Amino acid sequence: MPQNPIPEARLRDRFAAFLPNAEFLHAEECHGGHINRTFFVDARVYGQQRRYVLQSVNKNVFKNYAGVMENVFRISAHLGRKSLDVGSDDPTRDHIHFIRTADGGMGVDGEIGFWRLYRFIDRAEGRLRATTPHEARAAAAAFGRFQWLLADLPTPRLWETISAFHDTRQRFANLEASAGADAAGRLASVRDDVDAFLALRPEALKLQEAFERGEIPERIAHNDAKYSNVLMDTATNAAVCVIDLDTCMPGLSLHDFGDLMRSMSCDRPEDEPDVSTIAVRRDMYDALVDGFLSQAGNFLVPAERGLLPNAGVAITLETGSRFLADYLDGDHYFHIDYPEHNLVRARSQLALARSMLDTLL
Ligand code: GN1
Ligand code: MG
Repeated sequence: MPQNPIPEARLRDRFAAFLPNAEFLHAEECHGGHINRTFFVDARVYGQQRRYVLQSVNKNVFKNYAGVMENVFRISAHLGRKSLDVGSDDPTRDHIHFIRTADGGMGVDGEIGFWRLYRFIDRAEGRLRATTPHEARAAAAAFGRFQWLLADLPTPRLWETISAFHDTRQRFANLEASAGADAAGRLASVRDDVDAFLALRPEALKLQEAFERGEIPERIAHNDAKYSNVLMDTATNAAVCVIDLDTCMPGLSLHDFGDLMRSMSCDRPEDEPDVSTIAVRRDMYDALVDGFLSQAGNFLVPAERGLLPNAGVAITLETGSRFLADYLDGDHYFHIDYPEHNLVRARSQLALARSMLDTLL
């Protein structure tokens, strides 16, 4: 859906629920995510200017938003403990520090979103595209490390914040259902695209089938391991902090490696309109494997290692099928910037998956 502006008075009000004594100076929207609304807020606190991230969690997508908040608080606390245990360069920057509301809650319940606040991490930024193997290796290592640090998260099991999130078989069934319903009257113009995705379904199902055969285990995964979800140090290009923990829940290690490949094995953006420019870069793929295994290599079983290239194909096709289904439904799920945006995304994902199949498998 296109986004409506949020008045500054609402942002001030939400922010005050967390830090009532701070002086709100300025807010600016960050337009990266497809689901939540995110704002950088500058404020003066005890005489010092500080920056925060104020975010509205999309309650339409995250229906169990209370479960989301419980998960992200537990995950951040665990990462904080682990960073002291395993030795961290900077525990103030290597995980998200959430701030409770003045009355001790995890956030503020609004009409369309659940508002939360965390500290901005200085000298680091989320970037849409990686162009060098150095960046790819660093980001992949950060997600491998993230999985490793969470492997001993104490019970209970994390909430499944969106059920069947990486149920690829269900995602393809949803695409078929959206094509069947043709709610926005767009099927005639995209029938070839739908057929192209459905023809590749066997490739997309490889991870799920290996899991169902018991060959690869459930783990705690980030489940949205794209490049823009790891903040990179603006001076050194080191990976600083993994962000966007809302879909961090039980999943497959390979779901994350697949998203790393989807977002970094090619240096074109997810919504590249010229599909002739989309091709896997072998140097980027090799850097992703190298970086991921540098951290996750000590716990991955041989079947997981064997499926690394298939992970990219599966997640790229799954994500592309979701974009196409949303286009067919009339763009209710992902934020879009122009009417054909979801279709452009779906076609670029299809081209990328094909290139992965040609070059890596
Ligand atoms: C969405 O909101 P954002 O950009 O972090 C989506 C992911 C997709 C991604 C594609 C909850 O993530 O699953 O892979 O877009 N998140 C949800 O860029 O559906
Ligand atoms: Mg996300």
